[in-house]
Amino acid sequence: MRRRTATAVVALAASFALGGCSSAPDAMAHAGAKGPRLAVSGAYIPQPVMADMAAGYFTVSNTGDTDAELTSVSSDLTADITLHTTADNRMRKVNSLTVPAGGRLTLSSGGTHLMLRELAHKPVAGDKVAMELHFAKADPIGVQVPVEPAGYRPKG
Ligand SMILES: [Cu+2]
Repeated sequence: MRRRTATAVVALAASFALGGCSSAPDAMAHAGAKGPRLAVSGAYIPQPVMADMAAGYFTVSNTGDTDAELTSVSSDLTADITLHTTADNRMRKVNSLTVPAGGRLTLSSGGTHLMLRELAHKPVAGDKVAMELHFAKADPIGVQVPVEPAGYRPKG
């Protein structure tokens, strides 16, 4: 468990560096204010095969001391975005997903994912889709999600 936590902190620091934001001193992550401390990384949408349906993937890291609940995702691309888990090759809609304290929530191909329906237009590779992630008891996080070619898999 400790090793996973350390990995999450490193990933968070890396995402701050990539985003050009100032990174909080590492000690702050452990001794700072109570509550979830969230960061989103690795977001992408595979270019959809169909014009009206797409999936979305990302990782949310939580270096805080409190679990967070992802409750919804909004976007100009569609008002119909739902959270899905996958078990036994069947998708199931869920009302929220937990980002555990000191851990992460990973949405990935074949697993938990965003389902986007009734798209305003068909996104193509190279596009960026603005999304906002909404949490219970934590501030929303805006993400510019790149559209990747079908079959794309994130490294690592
Ligand atoms: Cu689904």
